Amino acid sequence: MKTKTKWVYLKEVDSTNDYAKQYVHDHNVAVLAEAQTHGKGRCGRAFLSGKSGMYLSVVRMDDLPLSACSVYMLAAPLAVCDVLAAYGIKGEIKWPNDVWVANKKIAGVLVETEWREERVYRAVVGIGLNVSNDIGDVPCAATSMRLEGVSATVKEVAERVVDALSVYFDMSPAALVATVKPRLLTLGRRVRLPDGRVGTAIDLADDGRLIVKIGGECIAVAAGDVNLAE
Ligand code: BT5
Repeated sequence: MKTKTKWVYLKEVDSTNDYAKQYVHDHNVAVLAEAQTHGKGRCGRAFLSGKSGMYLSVVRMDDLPLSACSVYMLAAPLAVCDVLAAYGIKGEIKWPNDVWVANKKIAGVLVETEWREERVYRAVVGIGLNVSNDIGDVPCAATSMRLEGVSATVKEVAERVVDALSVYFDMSPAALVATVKPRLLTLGRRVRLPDGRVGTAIDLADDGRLIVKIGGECIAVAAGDVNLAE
């Protein structure tokens, strides 16, 4: 569904995803905040969101079947990688949707969907990208565009991300998977699953699930935390 993006600019908000879920009921609306007081990661974790980072939530009302909603999860880190590449930074995707630069996290994605009768009627695609924000308090190895030597305004970065997203949102899950694979640093690596088992990530299924080989068995991991084991 091609429509022009509408923008909502906020100085500070608790979470752009929560704002979007509460106030945005239109297709293709981008909510951009200069800072978040309660930026959300996945599984109840926090995403530190100091001033001058990119905190963006794009609302989509594509009415996709549930089986196609991996599009949202796959499109977001790809769009971030494209934009980083345009600034000369090589980003890689850590499954399911972190973006890392040289083993440091630069961006994270939180997709929240609402559905009925097997169709997603609203998806909020939330992306946090460290642009020039201070990441001193981030509790993991992290980096920012500024630390990678790039000076850019948040607005310009966000506009580029939204442009890239609009191309990927129109692709099929299978085409997106093929585009993601070469950028997926998880493939070929030893990974630890949430239940503690360790195996090798060997492939990405068309629905975005990670295929992990453990002993003679291949299992498809749908979501949750898969950590690199070594
Ligand atoms: C994520 O979760 O990385 C998803 C982050 C999504 C943030 C966006 S911002 C716009 C929208 N509105 C929201 O409220 N959220 C979305 P997860 O994979 O669970 O990673 C969380 C972990 O990343 C934390 O436990 C930290 O270890 C690390 N972390 C926190 N802040 C970070 C930062 N600014 N940069 C890099 N890593 C960070």
